[in-house]
Amino acid sequence: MPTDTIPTITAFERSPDGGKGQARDMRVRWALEEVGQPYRARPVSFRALKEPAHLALQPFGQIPTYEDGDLARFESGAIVLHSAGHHGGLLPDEANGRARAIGWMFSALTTIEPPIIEREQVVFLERDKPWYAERLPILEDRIRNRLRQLSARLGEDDWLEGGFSAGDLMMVMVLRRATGMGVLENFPNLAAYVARGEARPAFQRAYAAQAKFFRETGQE
Ligand SMILES: N[C@@H](CCC(=O)N[C@@H](CS)C(=O)NCC(=O)O)C(=O)O
Repeated sequence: MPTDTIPTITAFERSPDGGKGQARDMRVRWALEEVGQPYRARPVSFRALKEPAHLALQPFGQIPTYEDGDLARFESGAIVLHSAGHHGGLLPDEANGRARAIGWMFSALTTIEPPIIEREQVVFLERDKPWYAERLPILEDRIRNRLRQLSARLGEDDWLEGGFSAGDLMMVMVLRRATGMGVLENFPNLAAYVARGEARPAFQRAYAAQAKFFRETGQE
């Protein structure tokens, strides 16, 4: 059930990806939309991210955060898990199914996301280094290996464990981050899985809300 207070999340004031829905507040927005929890979003500038007021909420100076009454949370995975645990719709009621769905959230964040982020960052941070050209395909192979394993596991199923869960939400968000790296496209079932997630009305609402937010902060 939605709570009485309206939680506030933080988001970048300025979209670093030109509004492609990659910033991690998008995961939280999508989860809140799935469970029917209204929320507000507060913009934080890149400078304010590193100032004491924000560091008190997020010790690493990042978005997203989540505040609801006395509760202040950071880490997108923890926020999504909290919301999924307090509302119906994102985790099965049955204990084993619930544990498996939570397991997939961890897989998304700790097994699939790291090589994708490393490949993303090398382009920004190491493009001028002598090792760049050699390192790039190594990092892409690491992603490819993980996606091959995930693709084999998903097979022809729609979702990872029966019905859509917070595990799929997190996995789809992480896989979206690999769009344009020329890897995801080699796994048609994973590309279709991502498209299935993006087609969900709650995803669409979250995406539109993030885009509107950036338009309103005037920084898209
Ligand atoms: N593990 C954190 C990562 C948060 C994160 O990397 N946020 C990015 C935006 S998507 C950020 O705030 N970057 C700015 C920075 O690190 O200075 C989570 O999932 O919440």
